[in-house]
Formats: sequence, structure tokens, C-alpha cells
Amino acid sequence: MPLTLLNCDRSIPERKKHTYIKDSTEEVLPLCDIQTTPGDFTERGCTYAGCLGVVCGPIKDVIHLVHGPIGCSYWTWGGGTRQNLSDNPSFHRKYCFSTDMQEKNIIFGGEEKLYDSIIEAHEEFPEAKGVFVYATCAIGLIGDDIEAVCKQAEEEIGIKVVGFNCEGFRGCSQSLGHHIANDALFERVVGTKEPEYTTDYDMNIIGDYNIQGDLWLMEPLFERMGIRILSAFTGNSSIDDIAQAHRAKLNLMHCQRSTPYICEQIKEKYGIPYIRASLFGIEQTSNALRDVAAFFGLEEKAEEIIADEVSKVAPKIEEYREKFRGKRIFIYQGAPRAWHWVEMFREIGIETIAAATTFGHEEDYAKICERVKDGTIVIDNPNSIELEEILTELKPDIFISGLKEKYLAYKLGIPFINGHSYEKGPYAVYSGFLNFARDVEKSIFAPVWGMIRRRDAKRND
Ligand code: CFM
Repeated sequence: MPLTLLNCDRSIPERKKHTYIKDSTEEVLPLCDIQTTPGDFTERGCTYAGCLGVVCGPIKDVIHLVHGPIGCSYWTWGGGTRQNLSDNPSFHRKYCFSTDMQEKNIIFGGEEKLYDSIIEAHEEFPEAKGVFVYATCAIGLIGDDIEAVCKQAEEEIGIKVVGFNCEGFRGCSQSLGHHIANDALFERVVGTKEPEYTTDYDMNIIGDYNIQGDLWLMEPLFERMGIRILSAFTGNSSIDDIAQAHRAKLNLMHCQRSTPYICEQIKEKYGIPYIRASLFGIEQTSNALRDVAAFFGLEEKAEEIIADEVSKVAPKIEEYREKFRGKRIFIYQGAPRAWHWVEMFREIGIETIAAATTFGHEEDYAKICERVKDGTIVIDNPNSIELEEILTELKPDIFISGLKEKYLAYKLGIPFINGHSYEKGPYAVYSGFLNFARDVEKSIFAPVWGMIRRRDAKRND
């Protein structure tokens, strides 16, 4: 079996099943999407994080009210965290709403406090088009009936009040939170509003969160082709956009981990098909445009756009490829970006020697394994001790991951870029790819690494 146990994992032998060395003669995938082993200091987030922080949070014109102790709201004040931008910055990601549950409320129940908080938030921000209520662990334990409260408050204030039963302890990672968000948005919001008009070329982009403006690069590409983006789920999205998503002709599924649920539901109820696509890098973006064009019969237009865009970026990418030749990367992302990035790095001449995800499912690992060479280490849900061992042993030329791992890499003297909220993105489609390659270059060739190497060489003298 091409499974391996890292040295640091001798006291948690269960980790062996999650640590795979790719071997094309044996079809094994690392064990994934299961509860973290006790004693393993996982980096995973919780169900509540997946629901609010990932899928719902980018919706720009609703009050996101956290029902729970104030600590659960620590990371909800958007500025420094996930860069899901919108064109409504005077409200979106600017305020933080919480019911601030106290001991008394935990003992006697928090329904009244929740009701009052919804009313108060609405009074303070009458321009908000809805209120989304998120249940935290404490609420699941005391059993507040948030749906009943939401219903009552909705009747009172006359705008949508949607409850999400996304208690943090449910599920084994943030992944279940995506699913819960999809289900509630589908049941309570999709189909509740009709668009002013429809066209034969209406499409939704499902599963892009406008990280540092990715969506703002994607939309114009499709619009040039003659397609109208009816609704984006959920980057820079209004609740009204989600409400009319059922009238598109096609769903383009970008993040394929956080949104297959709603794509399936829309397909089943409204008969709208979806296609899976990756809008990162030249080849994947061109393939996505071709797939969409084939659906709408816009092939010629798509080829024109592809030729034009590729001619603008290809020479520069070729230069980067020369510059990066022989460099090796360790990729660690939440899930699908791990396999999206493998291809992007390949296009700039960088080989993936290790890949990991926090909450990937089997499909994600299958896609990673399809794309990497034999001998690549593919590890599920790594903790920071394991990351340190891999970084120290394999010494990649660059590590792509998130804020939690940035300083670990720096302390080990390894160049790093942030693949979650980016360095200076956007990174999507053609023009974003140039930003991506530039950030990789800046990181690998930063003069500081030379200084560290000289210092280390001196010490070893
Ligand atoms: Fe989808 Fe995402 Fe991701 Fe994700 Fe995420 Fe993200 Fe990610 Mo960070 S929705 S699964 S929960 S592509 S926030 S924009 S980068 S871990 S791989």
C-alpha cells in the first residue's frame, strides 16, 4: 500500500491512512471527509464557518446575525480575513451582528433575545434586504427553535429572515456548512423573485466568491461572448440575485466542493443543467469558455475571445515559465483549489511535489491524483506539525496555502503565497493569471531568501 506514516505521527498511527504517496500502479485515495482523530491538532474550520464564512457571507445586502456567544463573531468582521469583495462596502463586511448570548440566556433560553436582536438590527439598518441567522454550537445545545423565531420576526419586519442550523459541531469540517447553506438558500430564497426580463443567454456563475475581485474578471469575459450573468452564487451577490437564479439557462459550477448541492437541486426542480469548470490559468479558462460556448452555440465568438486573451498573456507566461523552470511547489488548500492550482503551476513551469486539502472529499483527491506525478505526497487534513515535517523534508521552492501557514513557511525560510485570500489578486482567468505569476515570482525571488541562505552558510562555517 502506498500509504505512509510521517515521523511526527508515530503517536497517531491513524494518520497513515490519510497520507498517500501517489503510485499509479495502485489505485488508492487518502482517507478523507471523516472525523479528525482525537489528538490530531487539525486546522479544520467548523460547520458554522463553512455556512457563514464561506457561502453566505459574500451576500452583500443582508444582515448576517450570529446567534451565539460573542467569541463566535471574532472572525466575522470582514476586513482582514476572507477577501470576498462586493460593490457595497459601506455596509457589507463593515459591521458585525451578534446576539451576544450570556450565561443567563444559555440557562433560560435565547429565543427572546434572538427575536429582539433581529428587530433591533432591522431598525438600525432598514436598508438591509434580509436577515440571515446562524446557529452556533451553544444554540444547538440549548435547543432554541431559530426557525420559529425567524418566521415570527419575518412577519413583523416584512423582509426575509432565514435561519441556518449550522451549529459548529455538526459534521467533521466546514464542508457540511456549505451544504447547509446551499439547502437553506435553495429552499428559502431561490425562486422567490422573477427577473425583470430573461434572455436565451442567461447564465449563473455558481461557486465563485469574488475573492479580491475574481468574479469581476470572469463576468466581462462571458458578457463579451453575449452571455448575461443573471446571478452569481454568492460573490458580490444581492439576495435578490439569488432569488431569481431559477430563470437562468445554465449554471456554471466553479467551486465544485461548496456548491454541487444547489446545482443538483436547481437541476432537479427547474431543469437547469450545470457544467463544471475551472477558471484559473489559460488552458482551464479556455476550456471553460469553450464548454459554455458549446452549450449556447457561441463557439465562434468564444474562439475570438480566447485568441485575443491568450495573445495578451501568453508571451509573459512563457517568460515566467523559463524563469521558474525546475521549481517545485507544495500546495495546501481547502479543497478544489488544490487541483485548480496544480494546473496553473504546471503552466508556469512549476511542478507539484506535495498536495493537501483541509476538507476535500474523494472527488477532490481523485482530481489531484489524476494531475500529479507518481511519488507526490497527497495528504488529507494535515496539521501544522505534519506541514513542518513535509516542508523541512521536501524543501519546496514555494508553498501556497493560507494565513495560518504563512509564518510557519517564513520561519522555515520557504517562499510562500496566499492561495485563499491572495497576495495581490485577483488571480482568476487570463489577466488574473498574470497577477498570480507575478506574486509567485516576487515570493520566490525575494532578496530576503538570499540573506537567510548567506546567514545560514555563515553559521555552518
Ligand atoms: Fe470552494 Fe473557495 Fe475552496 Fe471553499 Fe475555503 Fe476559499 Fe479554499 Mo479558503 S469555497 S472549497 S471553504 S474554492 S475559503 S474561496 S480558498 S478553503 S479551496
